[in-house]
Amino acid sequence: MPLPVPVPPEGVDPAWLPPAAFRAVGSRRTLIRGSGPLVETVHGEVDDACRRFGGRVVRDASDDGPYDLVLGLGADGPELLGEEGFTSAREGGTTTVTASGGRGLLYGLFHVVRLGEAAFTGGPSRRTHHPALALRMLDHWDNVAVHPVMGQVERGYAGGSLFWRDGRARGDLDRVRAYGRLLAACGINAISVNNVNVHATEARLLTDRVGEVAAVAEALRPYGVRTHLSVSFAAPVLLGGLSTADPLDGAVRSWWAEATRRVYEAIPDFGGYVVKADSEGQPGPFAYGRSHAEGANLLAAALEPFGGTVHWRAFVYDHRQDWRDRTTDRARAAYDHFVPLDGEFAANAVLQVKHGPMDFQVREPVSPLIGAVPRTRLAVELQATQEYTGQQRHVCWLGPMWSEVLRFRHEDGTSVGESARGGLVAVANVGDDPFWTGHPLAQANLYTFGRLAWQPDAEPRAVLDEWISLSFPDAPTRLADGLHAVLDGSWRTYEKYTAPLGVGFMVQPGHHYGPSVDGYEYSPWGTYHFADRDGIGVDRSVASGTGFAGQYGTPWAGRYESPDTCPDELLLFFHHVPYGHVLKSGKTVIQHIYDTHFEGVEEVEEALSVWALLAGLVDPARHGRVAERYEEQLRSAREWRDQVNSYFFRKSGVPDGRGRLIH
Ligand code: GCW
Repeated sequence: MPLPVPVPPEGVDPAWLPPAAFRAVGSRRTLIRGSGPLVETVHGEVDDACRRFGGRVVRDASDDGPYDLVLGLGADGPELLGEEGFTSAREGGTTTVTASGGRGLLYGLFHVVRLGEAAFTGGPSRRTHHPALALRMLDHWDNVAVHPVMGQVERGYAGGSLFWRDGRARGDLDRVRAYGRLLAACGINAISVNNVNVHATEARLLTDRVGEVAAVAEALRPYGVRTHLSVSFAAPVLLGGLSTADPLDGAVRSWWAEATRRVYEAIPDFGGYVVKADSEGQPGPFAYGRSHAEGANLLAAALEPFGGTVHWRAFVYDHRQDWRDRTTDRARAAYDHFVPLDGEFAANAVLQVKHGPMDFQVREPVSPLIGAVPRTRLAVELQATQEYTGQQRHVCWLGPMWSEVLRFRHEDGTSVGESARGGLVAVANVGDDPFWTGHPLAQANLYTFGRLAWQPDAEPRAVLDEWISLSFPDAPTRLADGLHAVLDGSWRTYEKYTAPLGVGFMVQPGHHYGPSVDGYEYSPWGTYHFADRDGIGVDRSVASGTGFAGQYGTPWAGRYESPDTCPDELLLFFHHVPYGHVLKSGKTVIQHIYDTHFEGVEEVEEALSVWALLAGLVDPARHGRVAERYEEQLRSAREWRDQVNSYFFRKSGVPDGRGRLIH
C-alpha cells in the first residue's frame, strides 16, 4: 500500500517541498518496481504528485507502458550502489532510476524531483550516484523539560522543539513525519533527538521513557532517517542506582549492555549514542582516572551486537580557566586530549570533532585534530543553528564557510570531507516555528548541509540554486537573482560587521547575541582577544605563543606560524599584532577593522532594499517575516559597527583614514 505523504499541520511552511516542486514527476506516467517499506514511501510520493498534476502511476506492471519514469529496485550493479546509491539513466524517452535499497530509491526519486523537467529531456545518459559519507546527521540540542536558562531548545532560534514540550513528548507526529520527508529530500539520514547536555529528565529517555523515542523513530523511519540518543555518561549512577560509572567496572558494563538491549527492543534500527563527556560540566571517564577511549569503548561494546555506533564528542577543554593564565590555550585542547588516543577507539566509536578548534565562530581555522587521527573514525560537526552567526535574526548562509572547511586539505592531502569517515553532523536549526527555522532564509542552511554531507566537494552556489528552484518552483529570474544577491555573500557580510580577522567571540556573554567586545575577556571560558593600546590578537605561534600553530602539518604549521604568511582572515587567531600591521590586502589592521565594519552595515542596507523589491514575488507571510528580521539585522549590525569601531578607536587612538564618524 502506498504510504500517504505526511501533511504538516495547517500554516506550516512546505520549505523545499511545495506541491509544485513535483509538477514534472506528477504529470507523467510512472512505473514503480519492487517491494519494501521505502518503496511504499516512494509510491505514496508519486501517487500524491499524480493526483495533483494528472499523471499516472503503475505498480509492478503487467501493463507494458510506455512509461516516462521507471523507479525500481533491481540488480543494476547493486554491489556498487549500496543501500543508498542509485543509477539514473535516460534511454528511448524513458528515465529510469534503479537502486538496490529502499533508501537509494527514495533518494533517486528526490533526484528526479530536483531536476524537474530536465529529468525528462535530453539524449541517452547514465549516471551513478552515491553519498560520499554514509552518515549525514543532525544533532538536536532539544531539552525534554524546559531548562531554566537554555529553554526548550539549547541555542535554538526557531521556537520550541519538534519532539518535546514541557517535559513530555509532544505527540504531534505529523509534523515529525513531514520533517523526516524534508530531511530525506536533502539526503539527511540520521538525527539525535535530545541535547548533548543531558539533564535529569532527558537521561530517562534511555530507560523508562525510551517509548517516546521509539515513537519519533517510527515517524521518521519511512523516510530513511534513523534515530540516535544523547546519553549521560553517568547513567549507571543516575538511572541504575550503581555507585560508579567507571568504564572498567563489570557492573557498569553489564548495565550498559542491558540498557542498550532494551533500547534495541524498542527501536530495532536505533542508530546509537551521542556523548558529551568531561565537557562543560558533563560527567565523563576522567572522574575515574580513565581515558576517553576507555569511556567511548564502554558504550561501543554495548552497541556493537546491534550494529550501533557511539558518537563521542571531542569538545573537551578547561571551561574554568583563569584568564590570567597565559599557558592554557583552549584552541589546543581537543588535539592535546585526543591525538594520544589515536588507534585506541573501537571500530564502532566515532570521534565527533567540531570543525574549528574553538567553538563555531564566524571564522576559525580548521581543527588540526581532523588531520591528526588517521586510525580513528572521525565525524565532523558543523553548527546549522546560528548561535554565533546571528541567531536566525540575521541572514547568514553558511554554505561557503562549510564548503571551505570541507575542501581544506591537511598535510596528507586528504580533505576534511574525505576525513569525515564517521559522517558529517550539524547541530540542527529547526523548531516548531511555522517556517521551521525562525528566519525563512535559514532553511537554506539546513538544505545545504544535507547536500554537502552527500557530496562534500559540491559547489555551494549550485546547491543554493537547487534550494531556490525547489522552494520557489515558479521563480522568475528576478527572484532567483534576488535570492542569490541576499544569500551568496551573507556570511562574509556578517563577518565584516562582527569580530575581525578570526579573533572570535566579542559577543554578549550567555546568550551570545549582539556585540560586547570585552564580554568574554576576563571570563573563565578561554576566549580572549588581548586587545591593548598597541595591538590585538592571540599569539598561537610556536616561537613565542601557545604553540597551537605547531599542531598542524605542512604547509599549514609554517604558514600560520608567521604573521607574514598567515592568511589575513585568520591573522588575529594566530598572532598578536600592532594596529599598524599591514595586511596582505595593503591595509593596516585598524583601517581594515573600520572599513569592514562600515562595509558590513552598507551590505545589510543593500540586502534589505533588494529584499524589499522582491515583495510580490514571494508569498506575503514569508516576505514579511524576512523583512521584519532585516530591520533587526540592520539595527544589530549598526550596533556591532559602532561598538567595535569605537572600542578600537578608543584603544588605539588611531583615527579612521577616511574621516567617518566613530563614536
Ligand atoms: O557552543 C557551545 C554552546 C553550548 C553547547 C556547547 C557544546 C550544548 O554555547 O550551548 O552545549 O557548545 O557544543 O556542547
